[in-house]
Amino acid sequence: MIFYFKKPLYIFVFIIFLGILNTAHADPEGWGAWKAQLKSELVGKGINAQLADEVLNPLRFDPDVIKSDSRQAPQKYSFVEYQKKAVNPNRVKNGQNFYRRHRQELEHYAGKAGVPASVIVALLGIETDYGGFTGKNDVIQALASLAYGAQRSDPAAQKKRRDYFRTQIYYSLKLLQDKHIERDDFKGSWAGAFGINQHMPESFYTYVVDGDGDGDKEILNMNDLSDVFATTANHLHKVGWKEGQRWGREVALPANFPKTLVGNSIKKPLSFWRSAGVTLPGGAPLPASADIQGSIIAPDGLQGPVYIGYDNFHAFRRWNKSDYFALVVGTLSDKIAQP
Ligand SMILES: [Ca+2]
Ligand SMILES: [Ca+2]
Repeated sequence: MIFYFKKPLYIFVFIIFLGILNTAHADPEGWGAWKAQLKSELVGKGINAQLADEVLNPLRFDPDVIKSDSRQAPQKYSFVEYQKKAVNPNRVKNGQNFYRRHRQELEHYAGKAGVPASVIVALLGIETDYGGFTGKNDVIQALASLAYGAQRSDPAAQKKRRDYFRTQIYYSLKLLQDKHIERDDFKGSWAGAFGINQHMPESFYTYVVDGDGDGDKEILNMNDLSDVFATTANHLHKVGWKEGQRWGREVALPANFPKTLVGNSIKKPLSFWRSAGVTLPGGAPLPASADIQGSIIAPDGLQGPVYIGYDNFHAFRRWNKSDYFALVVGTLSDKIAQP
């Protein structure tokens, strides 16, 4: 009697359990139809239909990347907190060692593009900890989830964001079709950046080069970094790196410096800033050059550290549109350059 009573109970509990599992992994309604529509769009743009099926069919909707995307607050940390993490002593030491280990190759590609090797190293340090962490998300699954469901309160901004990721899906499949990457290696950040340089699929086609000329564009091979170095140098060159100039430096402002002169949209010659009382941190005068333009950047306000960003600071911002990013790459590169 007891036996007959318990068996259905087990089955009942098991069915409930399956139900919970199923809910946790359920794709949203319309996901299948959306993928079918995406497939015909991709095929229309020249992606092989069989490849599109093979890639799109198994894709699941990943709610976690939507959460990460919605959580992205521009000022989650103060700059000083952010810099403490991004330019910590370990990262500086590892950057100096990385530079020493790859000096010959680094300087070869840096010299060809007219950019400093220390800046290449700093960019790789900030992007992926010198290749140590390139991301574990399935890039295409993340992109598809974002293209389907990225959330923004403004409908126009939401459409723009979803369209952006949709375009990246096309370039991802093109990367597979062009055999630049294997499906199983296609891992990266929740937002779809991949490789030691963290390029987006579209920007792969803009910036990645075959540095050593062996016919492959290797972006994931820690044993052969020539393409990574050549690509970083090429990218810096393309975003307008000015040879022979610094990125910027820390400065001190006089008391009552007008707030209206602070910000990355204001560019004035160094001679202007010098007359406005801007000095080096110890009080020594700025170089008087009238040819170099600079912006005063105070990421934590006038009470925090203040920097002057030259044209190369703005080049960093064209790599990643963030003052924080540009400042940590710059300050890390300075520390790597003077071991
Ligand atoms: Ca190559
Ligand atoms: Ca190679």
